[in-house]
Amino acid sequence: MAPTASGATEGTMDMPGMDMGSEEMSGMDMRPVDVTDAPVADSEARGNQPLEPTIAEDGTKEFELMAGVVRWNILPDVEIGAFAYNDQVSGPEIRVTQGDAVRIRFTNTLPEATSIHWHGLILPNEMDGASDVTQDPVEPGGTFVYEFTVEQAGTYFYHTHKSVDRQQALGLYGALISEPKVWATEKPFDQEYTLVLGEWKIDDQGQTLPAMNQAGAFPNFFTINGKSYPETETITATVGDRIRFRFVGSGQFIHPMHIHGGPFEIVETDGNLVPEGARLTKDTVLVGPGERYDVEWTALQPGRWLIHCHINDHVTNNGVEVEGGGGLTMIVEVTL
Ligand SMILES: [Cu+2]
Repeated sequence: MAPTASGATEGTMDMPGMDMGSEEMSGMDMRPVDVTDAPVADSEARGNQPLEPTIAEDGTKEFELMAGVVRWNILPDVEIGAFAYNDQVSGPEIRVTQGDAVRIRFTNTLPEATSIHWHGLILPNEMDGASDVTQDPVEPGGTFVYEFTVEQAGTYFYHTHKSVDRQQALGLYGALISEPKVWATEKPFDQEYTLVLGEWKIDDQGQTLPAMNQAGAFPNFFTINGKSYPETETITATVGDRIRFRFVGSGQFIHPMHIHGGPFEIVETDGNLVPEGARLTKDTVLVGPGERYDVEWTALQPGRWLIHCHINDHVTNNGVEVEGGGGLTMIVEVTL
């Protein structure tokens, strides 16, 4: 049995004002995703694609986010029914520069109410997106405008903050990267790659259910940016390249992420820069729910180097190993 993060969703069942349907009253809302009217995403589509803003006259970066149901291939022969932002699993990557004013126009086309939380950001309380605590949830067909200034630099993410045990497990999350102003001239690495980690429970009928600790509904598929290995991206590099990997713990399970071929330095934790003298050098970092770790790894030798979770059932597809891995596995191809 896979280790789990305990208590991560504790307390959500008692939230004041939460409207509880009969299934929720009985414990957990484990209904499979109804994909009857859902659009089908291109089977080759990847998650975490850049979300282009429009720039308002006052310089505010405006983004459009829509939550809805989508049919999405995590493998050529495995389709999930996901709750997704902009029909993408994981949601599109929002990238800003530290100090940017942003406006996110949100529309909910899901069959249930939801809201968006901006995880880790310092912002006005009414923009925090916590349903039934800082705002009324956005009903199906409803809209909400989130407006704030991104004061911090680093790796953050956004996710649902309504019925999280169900909605986040079904895919409502995406990366938010804030670049320091000084990077406009030079970045401290040669390339970067964001890994948004996902977990899925697919039953024998091919239906997608929320993977839940408490229900004992452990996930049987795992994704990086919406794809399971061998469909995860292979990135290429040259010996000597310094690559920043941004791990985003967007699901509800822990993932000790390991890189072959040499150690890495942990340069940021949860968006916060680690001072140079305090950086840990490791080859495995435990990424828990809600956590982000930015690590920098130098390609020392040519070849095909693996990045993978070290919980071994997380590197299978429903228990099956394919082409030397599965689920949370990807390859860095290094040439001289
Ligand atoms: Cu894992």
